[in-house]
Amino acid sequence: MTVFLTIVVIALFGITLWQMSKILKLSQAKIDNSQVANDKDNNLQGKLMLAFVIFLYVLMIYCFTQYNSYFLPESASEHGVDYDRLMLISMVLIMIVQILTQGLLHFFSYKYRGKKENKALFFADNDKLEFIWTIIPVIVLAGLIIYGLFTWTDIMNIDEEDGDPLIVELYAYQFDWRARYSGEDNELGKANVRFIEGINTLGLDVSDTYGKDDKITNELHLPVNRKVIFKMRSQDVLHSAYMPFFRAQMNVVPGMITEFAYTPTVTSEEMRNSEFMVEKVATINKIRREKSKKLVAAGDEALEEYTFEYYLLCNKICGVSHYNMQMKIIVESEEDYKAWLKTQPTFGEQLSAQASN
Ligand SMILES: [Cu+2]
Repeated sequence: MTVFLTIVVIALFGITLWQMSKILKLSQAKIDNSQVANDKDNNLQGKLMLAFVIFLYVLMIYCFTQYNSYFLPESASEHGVDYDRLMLISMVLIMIVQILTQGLLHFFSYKYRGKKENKALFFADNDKLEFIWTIIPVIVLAGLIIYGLFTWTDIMNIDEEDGDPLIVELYAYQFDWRARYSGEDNELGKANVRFIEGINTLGLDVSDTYGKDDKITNELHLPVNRKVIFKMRSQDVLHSAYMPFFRAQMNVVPGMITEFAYTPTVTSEEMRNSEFMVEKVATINKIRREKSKKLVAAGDEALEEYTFEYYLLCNKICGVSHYNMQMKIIVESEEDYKAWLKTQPTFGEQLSAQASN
């Protein structure tokens, strides 16, 4: 790296000297046409312009075909379908406009490249043309923005009175997550960073009766097809709750509660058995098996087979172990969810267990 940087510095220094020598030359007034583009230069520049745009599109097509396996599958949440549609419409529009404008820009640079005998045409303006290329973007953009605003309002609509949403707290700290379920009363107990002490890592208010039946877990279980309202808190720094399969992301900010709601529609099991995931997991395991062989040969432990799980990830670089800040999400049937929740101790039980120790 140092060698590379040294070479770069030397090269840049050389270029600087060369440029300076050119300034010196310019200062000695002399009629010299060598700096003015001639037909040969124009020809080359014109062809390079065309070649550049062709290169860009070939690269684009290559990237689409080569990396489309990194795309996410269809959304596993209700609002995700609208989100994906908005994304697709925006991308298709951008694609059409950029191919038209960039393609024409580069093609015309080539077609009308400078020639000695050519004379520039004086063309003042054309009101009709200007009107057309102003009104079309205005209509398209206004439509897109209005559609986007409606989608946004739908996605961000967190109505606690609507139906029977499940309220879950997502608690972020360096470098892990906790989920807090509200218990029978469906009401989260009060919490404050000042109450953090011993096993009370979330800072629950011990005097608040709503908090007694809250359940704090290190896995996020969600019943399928039921709206979940997440209330997010952070203990220390800015984190971001990122659930890509559900098209959800929300900053988790110390000192305030941020909210997001969605309805999961595909259980972990269904996603695992989907055609998309089966194929993907097979590829991942093939790579892992090859890697394992090398590890075993080197005397290390083999890698475990990979099975798909949803994860809640942190999407804000929040410190050294940020990359490992994740919590498993299990989407399951309402009965499985209830059975699991029953096995989890309440905050009150945890407190009395600690007191009796
Ligand atoms: Cu984080």
